[in-house]
Amino acid sequence: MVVANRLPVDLERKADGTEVWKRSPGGLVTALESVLQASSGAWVGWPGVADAHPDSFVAGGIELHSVPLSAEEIELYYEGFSNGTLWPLFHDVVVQPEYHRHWWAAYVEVNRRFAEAAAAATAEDGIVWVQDYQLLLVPKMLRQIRPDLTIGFFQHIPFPPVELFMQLPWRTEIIDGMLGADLVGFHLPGGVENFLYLSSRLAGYETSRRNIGTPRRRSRSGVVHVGFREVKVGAFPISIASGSISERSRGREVRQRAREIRRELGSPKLLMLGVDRLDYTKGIDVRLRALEELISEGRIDPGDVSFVQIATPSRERVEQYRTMRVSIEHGVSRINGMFGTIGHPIVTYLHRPIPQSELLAFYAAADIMLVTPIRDGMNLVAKEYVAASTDGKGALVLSEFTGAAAELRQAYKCNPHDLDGVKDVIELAVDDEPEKRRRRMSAMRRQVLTHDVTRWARLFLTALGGDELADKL
Ligand code: ADQ
Repeated sequence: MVVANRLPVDLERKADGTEVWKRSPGGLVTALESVLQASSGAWVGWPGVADAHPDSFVAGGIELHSVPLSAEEIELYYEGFSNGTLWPLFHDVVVQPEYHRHWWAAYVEVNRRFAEAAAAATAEDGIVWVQDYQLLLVPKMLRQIRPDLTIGFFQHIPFPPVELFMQLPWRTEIIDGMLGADLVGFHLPGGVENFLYLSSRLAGYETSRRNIGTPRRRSRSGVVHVGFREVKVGAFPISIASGSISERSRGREVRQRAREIRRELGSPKLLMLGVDRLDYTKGIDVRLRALEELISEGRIDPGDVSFVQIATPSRERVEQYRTMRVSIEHGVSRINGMFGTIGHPIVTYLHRPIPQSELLAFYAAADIMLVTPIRDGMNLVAKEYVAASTDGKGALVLSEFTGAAAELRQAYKCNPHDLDGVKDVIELAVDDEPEKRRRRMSAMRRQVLTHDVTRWARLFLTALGGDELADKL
């Protein structure tokens, strides 16, 4: 049983009152879909619109159970505490987190509803896998109702350093909530360290280093002693369905569409690409500024370059997201106004989700992929680009502050806070000898193809003690 804020499909109400289900955006769905289909799993989550409470149903081989949220709860629990408090706090305070008691009260209430829904839908002695920062209290609440269950928790976003986490007025409740799980997983060893330290310093539990089955280094894992229970803590860097992405990108359809895209863009010498949820953590503004300066300084010829930025709309009712959207759209038009010519804008900006086959064609077409987040738990886009670069010619410019940077060591790494450094790295990626680019890409392809999302799920579920389930993957 997966418990996540969103179901893997969104209910959409049309103007004529009819309702349709659509696949929901974001990394979590991309990551878990293949795992659940392979293990005939079920999913508890919010269907994506206010007050909807459809009956449970099966879609794509997964049993779906809805948790209803009112418009007010969406505002306080989701847009408020999850995305106005936790999201910025856990991403290095990129924008100022807000602490409101009524947001917290709604967060507690909604977490309880998720825990009750999971308790009602899960079979005896079942395995429940709770996902991410919107549901940090669910493990403890669920354990109180259903002590028979095995509970795992995985955090998809960074787990912040102690100095930042301590700002949170409800810091002890959050740590206690997570410690209701049997296994708490993060992408990186840094998250494990932060969590172990806080469990001991804040919640007063004894902790010890122990290998809990994560590969290689012991620093990746440990144990928190909570009364008679032991809570395992480990690093499990998430990945993608790399084999199938690579195979589809090699296929005739994607390759043909990739050629078409380049033609439609006026056959530029240099095609750069950005693909993100429109979020202030993703550093879209950083790459726009770098491109603008590289062109003004004559280091990139505006006649040679085309930059496509695809940005999925996200959290559009949250104030900071609206402000950021305006500033990015302003940056796009400034570059086009200054350097574009008739029929050749420099930046092509698509503010919408696009089908995966089209996304793969963009990856396959791009010479340079720009992934420049200020902070990102992992960043699946970087891995997707590597998996889709089957001709080995592409170059990945990657922020050091993504989880992906720990594995994709041969990327052209940059510090997004250092604009001159970002510009130099982009220039290096553009001008590097083709053979060097190819060598870097093939090393990264080896990493991504041998560490896919199924391996991630298997490692997590094995560490959780669910060998039987892990064997099915
Ligand atoms: P996200 O912040 O959503 O995920 P990311 O990991 O990059 O970020 O995943 C985005 C996913 O959405 C990718 O699979 C991408 O292909 C897809 N996508 C993006 N733009 C799209 C578009 N316009 N059309 C269609 N699809 C689009 C959170 C964390 C990350 C972590 C993941 C998984 O913030 O750090 O990597 O969860 O744990």
